[in-house]
Amino acid sequence: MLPAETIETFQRDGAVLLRGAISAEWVARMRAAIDRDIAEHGPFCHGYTLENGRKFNGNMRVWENDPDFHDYCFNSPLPGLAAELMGAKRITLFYDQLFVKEEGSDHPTRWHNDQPYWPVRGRQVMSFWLALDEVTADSGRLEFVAGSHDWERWFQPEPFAPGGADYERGENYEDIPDIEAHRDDYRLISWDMQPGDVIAFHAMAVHGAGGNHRLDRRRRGYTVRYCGEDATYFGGPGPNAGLRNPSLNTGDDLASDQYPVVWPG
Ligand SMILES: O=C(O)CCC(=O)C(=O)O
Repeated sequence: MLPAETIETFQRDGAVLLRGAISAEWVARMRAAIDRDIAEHGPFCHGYTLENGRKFNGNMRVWENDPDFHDYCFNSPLPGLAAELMGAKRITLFYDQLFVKEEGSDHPTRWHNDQPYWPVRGRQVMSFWLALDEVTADSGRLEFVAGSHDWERWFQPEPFAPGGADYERGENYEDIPDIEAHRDDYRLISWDMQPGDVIAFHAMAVHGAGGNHRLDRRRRGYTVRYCGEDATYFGGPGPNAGLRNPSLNTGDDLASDQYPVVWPG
């Protein structure tokens, strides 16, 4: 049971830190799973090598191919926390994704909101970003624009790195403002994190991250995305092709083999 204040913060700011939400045992299992995935990644890999030769390892839908990611997505505390934070009666797993900025991988994560990248509509859509290392401002800490989940603004998806996936122009999508150049105009929130800490955030919350400037520490983040019962499938232009579900049509309930119901268990 989460404190009422945590749920209120999530609903007001669109992001909240859940300190120590994930046990050391899960952290050890996810670290090992990440190393397995990097050694032999599946079909949805979006990692790249920077100009300085350092690596950013990104991959998604990894639960589909690894029993430990699968177990975490289904059986960790996250599905129950998602139900509490969103006030949902049913939780589907949308997908999972790893974001590993290796030592010196100093490419920032561009400001964006997630839902325009996704073939999902509805308000009960959220993510949990798990820290698997100590995360600080100089190692690529996530930052959020507090309250931006309520702006009702759909920002055009763009690739995270040169040569990344192309995105069709979404209907009613707009270009994101230059938040970095006008940081003082926004209420930006962020937290130093320890392994096992989790940030819960809404899919419309605008966020970004710095690069990992540390040469002595990886920045391994693992995100799982969940939806409540109000979320429906969207088959129109804009979202990432790798997240589409060929068995669903616009307006369909998400529950399906690709987006399984994970709560109640
Ligand atoms: O870890 C990062 O740098 C980006 C994470 C992110 O954008 C997400 O989990 O939605």
